[in-house]
Amino acid sequence: MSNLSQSPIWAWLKAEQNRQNDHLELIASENYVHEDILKLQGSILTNKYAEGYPGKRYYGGCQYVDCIETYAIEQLCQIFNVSYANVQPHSGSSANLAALHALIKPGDKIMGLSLLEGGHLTHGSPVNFSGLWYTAGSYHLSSEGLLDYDLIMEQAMQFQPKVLIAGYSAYSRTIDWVAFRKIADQVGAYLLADISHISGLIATGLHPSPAGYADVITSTTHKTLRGPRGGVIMTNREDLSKKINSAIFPGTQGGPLLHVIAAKARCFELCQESTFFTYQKQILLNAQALSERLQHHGLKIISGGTDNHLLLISLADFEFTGLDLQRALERANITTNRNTIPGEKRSPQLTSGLRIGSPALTTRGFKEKEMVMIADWIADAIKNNCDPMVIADIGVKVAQLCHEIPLTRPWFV
Ligand code: DSN
Repeated sequence: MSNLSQSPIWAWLKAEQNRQNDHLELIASENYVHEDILKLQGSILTNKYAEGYPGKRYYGGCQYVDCIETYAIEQLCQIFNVSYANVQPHSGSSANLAALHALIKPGDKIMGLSLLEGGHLTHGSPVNFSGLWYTAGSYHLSSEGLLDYDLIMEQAMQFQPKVLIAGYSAYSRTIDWVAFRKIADQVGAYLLADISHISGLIATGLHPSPAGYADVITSTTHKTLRGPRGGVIMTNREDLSKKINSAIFPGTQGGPLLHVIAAKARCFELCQESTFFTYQKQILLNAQALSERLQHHGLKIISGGTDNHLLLISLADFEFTGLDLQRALERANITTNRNTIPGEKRSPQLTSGLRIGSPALTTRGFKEKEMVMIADWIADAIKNNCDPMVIADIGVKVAQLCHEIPLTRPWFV
C-alpha cells in the first residue's frame, strides 16, 4: 500500500483524533502536548543512531544530536535544581529499572507504597521486574488513606530496605520529602523519589521538591510536565550519576530516541515559561473544584480531598464496581480509570475506586465552572447506579460542552 491515507492506520488515527476531541479526558496521567512536541517527535531525528552519551558515542555523525541531548540535560538540571541528569530513559518504568540497577544488586531489598494503595508497578509489585528481581516489601497508608510517616518509619525499620521509594500513581496529598529522608537515613537506605505524576507541580514550585533530599529522582515527561512520552533520571551525586548512566546504556537500553529527547528538551523550555506556572495553578484549582463538588454530593474522596492534580473516589459503599462506573462514563464520553483504594475488597480488575485528574482538561481550557458541571454528572451517574437513561443524558451534555470548548491543541490529520 503506497499511500498512507489509504491505509487503515490513517483511518484509526483520524478516529483517535475524533475520540480525543469528543471525550472529556480525566485520566490523571494523560495530557495534550504542544504542537512543537508533535513536530519534534515526528522529525528526521528518528533516523539517527547515537548509542553512548554526548562526546562519547559509538557512531559517527552525532555532532548535532550531541548538542540536542546536552541542551536537554542542561534544561532539566536547571528546572529541578540538580547537578546531573539522564534524558535517555524510554519511559518511567525504564527510568526506575535503571535507577534500581544503578543502586543495588538483584536480591537486595526495596520498599515502596503498596500498588493497591497508590504505588506503582515498578515500586516492588510481584508481577514486575521490581518484585521479581529484588526482595520487595510494601509500606501502607493510614486508615484515612494518608502517608503516616511514623508508621512508615516502623515498617521500614522492620523491613530494612536498601532503597526506599516515594512517589505515587494515585495519591492526592503532598509528599513530605524531609520525613522520607529521615526514614531512609534511619535504615541506611537510598531514597528514590519517583515524581512522574507531580513533576509539573514541582517544576513550578507548587509542590515541594525532593531535590536535596532524594539520592535519585525519576520521572516521566508526559503527565503534568506535558511533554513527550518518556522518562528521565536526576541526581546531585556524581558517583551515582556515573552508575545511572551505565545502568541506562549499556545496562538496560541501546540507542537513545533522539527525536523524543529533542521533544523533551522543548518540553523543558516550555516548562520555564510563565504560562506553565499559570497552567499548573489551574490544574490545582480544577482538581480542588472536582473534589469539593463531589463531596458536596456526599461522595467519599480518599484522604478527604486533594493537594495535587488527582483524586480517588471511593465506591466501597456501592454495589457497582470501579469497572462498572468507568464503562458507564465511557458511554457518556467521559474517560477515566478504575483504581484500587486503601482497604480494597474487590479484585484489581474490578476495584472500588475511580481515579480522576485535571491536567488534560486544564490544557483544554476548562476552569472551575466546567469542573463543577463534570462533578455533577459523575455524581449523577454514581447516585443513579449507572442507569443507562441517566448516562445517555450525561452523554448529550458532554457533547454540548465539547462543542462549546473544543480541543484547540494542534491537529495533524
Ligand atoms: N500508568 C501510569 C498511571 O496512569 O499513573 C503510571 O505509570
